[in-house]
Amino acid sequence: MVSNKDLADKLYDIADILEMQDVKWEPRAYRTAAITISGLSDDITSIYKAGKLTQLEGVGKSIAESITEYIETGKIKKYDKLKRDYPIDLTTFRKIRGLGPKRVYFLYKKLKIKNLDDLKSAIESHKIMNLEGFGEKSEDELKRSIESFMSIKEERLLLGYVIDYTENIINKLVKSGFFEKVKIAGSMRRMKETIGDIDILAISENPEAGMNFFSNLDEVKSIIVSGPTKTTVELGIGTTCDIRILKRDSFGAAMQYFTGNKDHNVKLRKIAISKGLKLNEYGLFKGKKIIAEKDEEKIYRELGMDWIPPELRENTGEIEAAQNHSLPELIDYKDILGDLHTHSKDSDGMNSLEEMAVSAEKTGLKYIALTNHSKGLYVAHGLDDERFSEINKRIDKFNDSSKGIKILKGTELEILKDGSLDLKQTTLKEFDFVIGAIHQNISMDSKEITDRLIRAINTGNINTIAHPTDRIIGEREPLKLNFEKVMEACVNNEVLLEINGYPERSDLPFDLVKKAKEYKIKFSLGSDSHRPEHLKFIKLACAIARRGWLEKKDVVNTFNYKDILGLKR
Ligand code: DGT
Ligand code: CA
Ligand code: CA
Repeated sequence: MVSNKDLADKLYDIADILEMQDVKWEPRAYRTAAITISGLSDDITSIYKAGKLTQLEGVGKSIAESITEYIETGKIKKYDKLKRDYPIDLTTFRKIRGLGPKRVYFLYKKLKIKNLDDLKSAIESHKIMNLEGFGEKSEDELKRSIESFMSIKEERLLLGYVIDYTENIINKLVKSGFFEKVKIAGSMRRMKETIGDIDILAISENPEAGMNFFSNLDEVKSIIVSGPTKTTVELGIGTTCDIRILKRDSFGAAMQYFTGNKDHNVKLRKIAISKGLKLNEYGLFKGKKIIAEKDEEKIYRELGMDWIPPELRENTGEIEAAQNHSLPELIDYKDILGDLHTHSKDSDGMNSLEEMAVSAEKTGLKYIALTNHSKGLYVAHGLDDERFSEINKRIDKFNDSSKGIKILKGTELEILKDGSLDLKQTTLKEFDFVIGAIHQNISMDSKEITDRLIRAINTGNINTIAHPTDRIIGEREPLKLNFEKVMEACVNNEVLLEINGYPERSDLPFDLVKKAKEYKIKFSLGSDSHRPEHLKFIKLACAIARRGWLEKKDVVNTFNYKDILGLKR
């Protein structure tokens, strides 16, 4: 079976090489197709079998032919031919900041640099700085980009791109009739932002047939270990999946054990021992006598504590809180009434604002904040004061005629280099919800960047801070903020912090959410949708809120539309 990831990498490579050859248009088409395929929740083979390739965003007739060729023969001739002439490790180079296809090609032409090792030794022997258009400074920058790439290289997959794909697999297993029960465990049950592999637990009367069905799913690329109680496979999406078939009676104990995390389990086992009990994947025992096995809740109860929601199982105080009966009453996914960070094609989204609102309504939301970029962010086609006023009028019109969902007039507003804001005061007054954001000039030292953000918070013109640490998982480290100072400024000005659910961002991270809650900060959740398919990321923002111990009252998305309009700014 082919994998979505391998296919997407190949399409990205084609795009890069065509760009090196100065081909017009085509690079963009291949890149769009690659982006679509790397974000798919379905396996590409299933889409091909359903005859739906050309319905994918960016996949026209000719790219569909390449995909078909790949699925049917394992090869793409066009790719192989291009790769013969450009034998460069583009997949790696794409992840290094400041190294676009044109530069990669230049380095290949001049110095025969094909891969990261070549590049590293060229930097070490100072061959780069003497190249035309490079110089000492760019050699140094490249060196730092490589160091940063090496330090944050991430082999784990982002939860947001795997969760639907896994649900699909679970549904197929359930429908097959070979299984009585199929459940997700491991880091995915804990809703961790990145996952190392997928863990599935099941009950089956007919394990051989069940495992055989599982091993033959379209999603499976190869079988690593095959057995009637445990099978491990490699999935097309680029990770492995363990499935374990368990005894009906000990399912609860197994769920507890295989949900983890490891530190949480180790601590529970110690508590069991201190009570003269023994806890393992088969149950909680007193000598040979079984105390609890079937029911996960009973295991926690018999250990003298409340049941702990999986999202909290990180051994960061949840066990003590469960013992004191002081666990938070976590915000629930269904408490979320609105999405407070979305874009339309007026800046860098793909759909009209009306389409975004109608799509959000279909997911059950009562309102969205439309928060397009402001003019300072050229790359995202940021809007100026006049354009915002036009769009705000359009929103008023939409709201007048909409019986259901409402749109909040908003912006994701550039916080400029000096901490001032990117739009006029009169325009800012038009908005219902303003997200302050730092996107540019981010390589400041800690004091500079902290002061800059605090100055923006102190203007009294913003409701929340977009993706506060600005990290991109696997690509960019967080800003060097003095987070305590930022939190103090937020509390003093009643400014919220955003939890951005877009998978690469997942920002604020859950540990900082927990910390900020102790400062009595409130939060806004946003999907950062640029198209309707992204709206589901609001659930991931909620997962981070739960992992950060938040309750309903801590999150303004649980307010109704009128109360959001009344937020202080
Ligand atoms: P991942 O896959 O890296 O995202 O993280 P997990 O937590 O899913 O880890 P994984 O897949 O290695 O194992 C699943 C769960 O099984 C883990 O959370 C706890 C449990 N587990 C695995 N190995 C051990 C172990 O050596 N000791 C204990 N107590 N539990 C383990
Ligand atoms: Ca796992
Ligand atoms: Ca595992």
